[in-house]
Amino acid sequence: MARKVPAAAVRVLVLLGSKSDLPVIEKMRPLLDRFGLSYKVEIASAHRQPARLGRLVRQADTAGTEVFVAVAGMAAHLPGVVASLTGKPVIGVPVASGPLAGVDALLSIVQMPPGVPVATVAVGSAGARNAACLAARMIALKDAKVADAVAAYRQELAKGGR
Ligand code: RP5
Repeated sequence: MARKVPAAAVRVLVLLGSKSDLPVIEKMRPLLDRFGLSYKVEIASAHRQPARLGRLVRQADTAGTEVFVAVAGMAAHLPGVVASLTGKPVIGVPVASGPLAGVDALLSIVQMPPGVPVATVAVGSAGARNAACLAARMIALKDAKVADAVAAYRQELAKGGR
């Protein structure tokens, strides 16, 4: 009988609260590629699809995903819920999708209770880029190739790159 081979884990799982959040991660994707980090993007609302979200996080966690990035606007419970489902690092990216222009999401994501941290970055696209950089720095702690890629990127920034 043919044995089922488990799918290789992506190193970073990027979760979005809605497909309307997709433009925010456009500049994050090339950075993750540049750092040599395999990743997958999934849309899973903490409010509308809690069962699907739980499944995705548990499966990725078990398979060996190293960092979770959760991108959400408005009430923005997604990053916090992800942090409740995994012990791996979670980076939260607030999105300016409601009338409060992202301040709502920023305050929601950053105010996690003690013991359940979410590393919160800036609102929007700049924050998403930093989420990729932060994920790479975390993974670089035990991966020399990623550490080299992070160092090369920093050198480029020092020369005026963006
Ligand atoms: C949040 O509500 C999503 O992350 C999105 O930023 C915002 C609006 O969602 P949609 O109504 O566009 O699906 O849950």
